[in-house]
Amino acid sequence: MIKANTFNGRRVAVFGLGRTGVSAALSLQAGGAKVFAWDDRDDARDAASAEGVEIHDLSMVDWSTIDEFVLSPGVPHDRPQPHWTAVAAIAASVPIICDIEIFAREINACPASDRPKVIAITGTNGKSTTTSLIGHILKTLGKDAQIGGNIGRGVLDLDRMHAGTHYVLELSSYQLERTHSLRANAAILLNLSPDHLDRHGSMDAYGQIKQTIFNNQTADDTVIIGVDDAFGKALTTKLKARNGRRIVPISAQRALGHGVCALGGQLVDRRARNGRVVCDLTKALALEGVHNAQNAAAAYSAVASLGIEARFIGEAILSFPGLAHRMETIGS
Ligand code: UMA
Repeated sequence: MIKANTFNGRRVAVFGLGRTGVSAALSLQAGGAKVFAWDDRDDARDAASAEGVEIHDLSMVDWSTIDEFVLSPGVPHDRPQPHWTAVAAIAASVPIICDIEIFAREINACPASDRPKVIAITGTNGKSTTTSLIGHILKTLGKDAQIGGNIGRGVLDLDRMHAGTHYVLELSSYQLERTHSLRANAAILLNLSPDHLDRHGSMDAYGQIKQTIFNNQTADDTVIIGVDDAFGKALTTKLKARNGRRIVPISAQRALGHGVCALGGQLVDRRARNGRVVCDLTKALALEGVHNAQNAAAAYSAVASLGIEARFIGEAILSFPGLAHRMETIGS
């Protein structure tokens, strides 16, 4: 567990006692916060209480005494209907955050020499495969990789921070909209197509939230963007004009003058003048299809940004076993 030491002495409301809420509440309590946790469902409250979470009815709480509110990502604070807890928090001007923001503040409090690496992944499709693939590559190369976030394990449930840890985090738009301080050493935006519009209202708003994954990055960090859709293409142009971060465009549809592309089964890094073949993706049995070629290009770019040699990454990509419930061979 990652203890939320930066919340020591703070009064924090937590709503939604699923994977996010329980791990956040336990982390906050371990870090010395006073927690007020609640869920609309009796069984969720009972299960959380059995794990040691401090249960308080948030309809009875004086919200003016609450410092911050951790609202589970699946619970809306605005569209389509704000949850009753969000209405109370907003009326009392209590900031609404999520577990990723707590994680971000903990990592930001680490001295620079002890700071673990963060690789953050978002996009409409391919997030989980890319996240797992990055985790697989790092583990194959003997690195300490902790995989969590939207992929299913609450980020505060991951092992505690130390230098040398690589946190590989799948981030949904629901999580990103309540995260403000995260700095990712490498951040990936794979693609954008209509999704969750009931919650975000418009494609424009959805895209605005997705691109916040690049907020707080410095010149030492890496931006990785899928440029096979108009959104990614335009964002790449905008970010290139704006600052000096390393920007790596990725494509599975066209050869890029500068970037990483996966075409005709070959994963090619074209950032150096002559380019180099990283691996033959036709040998990666769990990564069939154009969509997986894009995932492989993104995963390669993120791991390469850590200074790891291309040929080692290429070998590790080929041994990726794939993700359950995605594209699996069930017989032949
Ligand atoms: N609840 C209420 N009242 C409500 C709504 C919910 O009390 O009106 C309570 C439920 O009783 C439940 C809790 O809230 O106890 C559920 O909260 P949640 O929906 O945020 O679910 P978690 O278990 O915390 O899981 C969340 C993510 N879920 C969503 O974003 C919907 C998980 O992503 C993620 O794996 C997990 O945190 C750990 O980080 C799932 C998902 O479907 C896979 N994500 C969406 C997607 O990928 O499209 C974004």
